[in-house]
Amino acid sequence: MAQQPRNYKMMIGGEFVTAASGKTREIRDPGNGHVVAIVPEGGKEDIDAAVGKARQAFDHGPWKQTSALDRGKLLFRIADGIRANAAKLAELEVLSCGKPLAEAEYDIADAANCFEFYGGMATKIHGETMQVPANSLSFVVREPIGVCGQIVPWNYPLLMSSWKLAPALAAGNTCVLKPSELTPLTALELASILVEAGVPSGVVNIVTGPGPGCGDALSAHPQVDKIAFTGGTATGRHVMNAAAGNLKKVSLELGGKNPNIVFADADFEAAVDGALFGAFANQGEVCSAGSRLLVDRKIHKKFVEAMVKKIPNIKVGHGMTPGVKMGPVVSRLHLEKIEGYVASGIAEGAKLVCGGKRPSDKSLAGGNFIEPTIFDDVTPSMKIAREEIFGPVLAVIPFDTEEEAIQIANDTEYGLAAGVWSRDINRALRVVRELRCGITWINTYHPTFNEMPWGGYKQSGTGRELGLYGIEEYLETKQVNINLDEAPIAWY
Ligand code: TXE
Repeated sequence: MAQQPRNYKMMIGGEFVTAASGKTREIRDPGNGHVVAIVPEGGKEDIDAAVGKARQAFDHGPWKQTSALDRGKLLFRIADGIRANAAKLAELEVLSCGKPLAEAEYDIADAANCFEFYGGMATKIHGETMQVPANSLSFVVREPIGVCGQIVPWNYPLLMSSWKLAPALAAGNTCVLKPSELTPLTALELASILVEAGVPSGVVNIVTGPGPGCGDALSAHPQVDKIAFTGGTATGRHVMNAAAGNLKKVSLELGGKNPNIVFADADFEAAVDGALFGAFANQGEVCSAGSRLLVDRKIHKKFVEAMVKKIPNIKVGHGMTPGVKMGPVVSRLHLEKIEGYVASGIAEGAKLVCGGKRPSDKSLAGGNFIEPTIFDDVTPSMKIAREEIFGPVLAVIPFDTEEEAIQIANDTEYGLAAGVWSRDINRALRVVRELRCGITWINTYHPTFNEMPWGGYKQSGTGRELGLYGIEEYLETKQVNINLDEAPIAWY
């Protein structure tokens, strides 16, 4: 596993380049702290260069003349390229963001599927004709928006890049993608795949660098027409403010404090599995994590016991170690933030029933590991019930009635996702109807489909990714009106 750090370059205008400043950054394996790669530390100058290339490619390049059919075929080739490099991409995902290999493999397959889904959609983009008064013929055409700035986080590096690039390219835009400074490796590998697939130079530019100085230069850039961002809510607010300068179109996929609601009539074992998977998949570093578990008081104690009994099955370790079910969190800083939340849960009187500390296994001491953690008897006002922890910390809140469950579920500034477990389909649908969030699951948690829209209500963001809705975020709407009457209007 110990490899020589590889030097990467970023891609601007079809060229593989270093940062204008010459600065670089070490990318570390969160499982052991080893340096796995060195990448350019881009900044405003690099963003300016990349936006210039994307602008040129959009306004004057051959891309504009590329047919929808050819754009679709291009996306299929990108999907093939991802599949051909899947093993390498999955390993790099593990070595930079920490997740277990099986989860990374799933993400890479899904990224390829996403390009394929939008490859198919390129030829389905269409306008419409409306009946209008008077002697006119009117129709609507859909056009690409222009240059899209795309900023992605560290928890699903290639997948989030794919969710943004695939619809943007299907619609005919050009892009400047900025991956997270912590996990840029698969985006940089994707650059080579894009070139091989035949993406014209300047159509996609990939600039690596930090939020401040690089991401904010992209959000504020006057030549960028649209900004798409996935990350924390506070950062989303910065991005929206920065985008206001030239009133960019903005889509934001932000955080969540998602309720997973278990009624007493649920299939008990399925709900226990779903609660654990909802909370601990990807180390809990998921915007849609079911981090608040609302359990019917009638089964609450038994339910918590059943979850705790299964915790030893969640083997913690390096993501490349066979059998590991939970890897390290992305950085030491993030680990310390999570530990701060654990301390606050204890201080506020929640009952720590398992985890809450770094594993005792000495071989894991060099990584950012924390045990899967469950707090019971959490009250809705506690910090661990209100703030997004983005780590493997589950807050269990008992409830007595359906109304109370709905009230607690909606009592959050977020509105991303929610789960409902019940054998009573009427109840489940009744509850779903009351939930103020964009993604809901009944008797399951986490499945995410390229075909279905992803995004949140309230402070979980604005706009939708994926599905037919996702491409809307990358299209302008133009009306064309034709006068069928040849006589002058004779108004004056
Ligand atoms: O994310 P940031 P961070 C949440 C999670 C986490 C918190 C902070 O709660 O603990 O956010 O994580 C770029 N202008 N989520 O700090 O800062 C940054 O370089 C423009 C939820 O890692 O949101 C990276 O590419 N860009 C989330 C991206 O924004 C800026 C996933 C995300 O970083 C910027 C990740 C700026 N001023 C964290 N500052 C989800 N919804 O899935 C940073 N960036």
